[in-house]
Amino acid sequence: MSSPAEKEIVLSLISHTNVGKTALARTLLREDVGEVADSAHVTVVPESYPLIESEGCTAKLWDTPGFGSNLAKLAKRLRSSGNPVGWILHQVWDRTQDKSLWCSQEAIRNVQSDADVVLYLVDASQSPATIGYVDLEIEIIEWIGKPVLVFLNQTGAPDAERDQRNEQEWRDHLARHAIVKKVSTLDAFTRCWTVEHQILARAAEVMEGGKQNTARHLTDAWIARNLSLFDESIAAITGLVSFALYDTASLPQRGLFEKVVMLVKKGENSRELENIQKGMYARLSEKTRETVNRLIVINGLTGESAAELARSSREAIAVKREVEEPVMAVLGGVGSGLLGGLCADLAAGGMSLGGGAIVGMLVGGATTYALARGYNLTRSGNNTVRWTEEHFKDQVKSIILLYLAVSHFGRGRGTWQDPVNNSARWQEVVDARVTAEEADWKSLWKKGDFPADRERIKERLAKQLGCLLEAVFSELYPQSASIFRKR
Ligand SMILES: Nc1nc2c(ncn2[C@@H]2O[C@H](COP(=O)(O)OP(=O)(O)OP(=O)(O)O)[C@@H](O)[C@H]2O)c(=O)[nH]1
Ligand SMILES: [Mg+2]
Repeated sequence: MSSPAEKEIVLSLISHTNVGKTALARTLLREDVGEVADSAHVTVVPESYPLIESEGCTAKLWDTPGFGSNLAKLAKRLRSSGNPVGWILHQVWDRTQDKSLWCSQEAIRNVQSDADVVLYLVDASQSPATIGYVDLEIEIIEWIGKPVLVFLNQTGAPDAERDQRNEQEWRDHLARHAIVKKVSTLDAFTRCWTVEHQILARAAEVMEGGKQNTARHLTDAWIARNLSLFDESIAAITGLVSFALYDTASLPQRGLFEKVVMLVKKGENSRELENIQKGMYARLSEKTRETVNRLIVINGLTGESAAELARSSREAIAVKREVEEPVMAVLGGVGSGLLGGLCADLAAGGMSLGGGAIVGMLVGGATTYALARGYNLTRSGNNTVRWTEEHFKDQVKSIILLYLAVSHFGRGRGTWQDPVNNSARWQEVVDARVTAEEADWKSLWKKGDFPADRERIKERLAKQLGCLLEAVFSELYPQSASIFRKR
């Protein structure tokens, strides 16, 4: 049995000023706490927030003022003092006139009085050898004696290999400080939810007794909460994929499809079929936007997908311009295409900002040029068309990539922005996975001809999408793969 004091664990975000403590607090809390800005000493008063609560156990997260630059000027004095921490805490500094020292003092006070574990953030965009302040700051925490978990922030776009290199560099640099127990990456802007629980899991490793049990229990609670949001996200994605599977359009007259196929084979165009395809793209685009907006809400973000684009596109709908070379290079350069909306426009010889363009933008410069050359429709029933198998699979990949973008977008980064580029690594992993599941997706696509089965197929789709995403996340973050066993 843990005592009441042991049922609470306290984690303090500590760093040099402007490294990103408040941004990371926002990402973890899914709430716009405090103030985030690109200047020194934005946060001046420590504040604590409930990080997670479960069955009487609580984890508190402190956001603190950052250490200031002129702390270094005191280094010599501190190191020669018999009681450096006591010396700092007894100084009387003015909050306005000595802001930097005042903030340093507040951070030190917080570590001494409140923290069980210090989450010390570093700016990973700089090499540890070039940052002078880190050693002194860690030394001060070492004098207090609280365990330190180091997290790399400001890493840039997700890139596992680069993160490993950075972590090793920091680990080597910090090896001289016994108080530093672990070095990991947790970027406020680009972390994935699948790795967040590690702050609690690592805290458990450096705590003892009842507090350790509390930290373990809260790690499981954190994972359970994120997995339930994962399930909700899958339900939203399933809605879109099922829509794409069953969406059909009627041909204007019997027999036209055959005529059109012949025309297309001869390399000619059919305005009727083009219009039908455009209508289907418009519906798909709208449904995609709705789905991404739902994913944004489920994942604790703010903002809307392509809302601005949709508005401006209405005004600019008539504008056509030549597609610039680099755009074509990007679009044509990737083998397997994604949603074809943008490319339907490209194929027409210009880039209009219609509904299709929105989808094209949503998937982040993705790659449908190959598809755009042909029709992505196939016959369904007597006088209707629906999306082809290839195009259906591309729709699946597209929404998976969008979901990955949402999963990595930290709330501390601000309101949602549609991705401009997909990570090549994500695309590669998703492509490989869908290819490995080729037979399952083929079989699901065939069910699109039997709308009576819809509900049962939706369940199958949800299962298939869940497995696909588990496999994708497990490949991107092998250290977190075990969380899916709890699902
Ligand atoms: N690229 C990038 N920028 C970040 C990240 N985290 C924070 N920033 C930016 O860094 C600046 C400082 O972020 P804050 O969260 O205010 O930093 P802080 O550590 O709380 O700063 P103080 O409260 O002044 O000590 C802001 O411009 C943030 O947008 C990150 O993970 N990546
Ligand atoms: Mg701050």
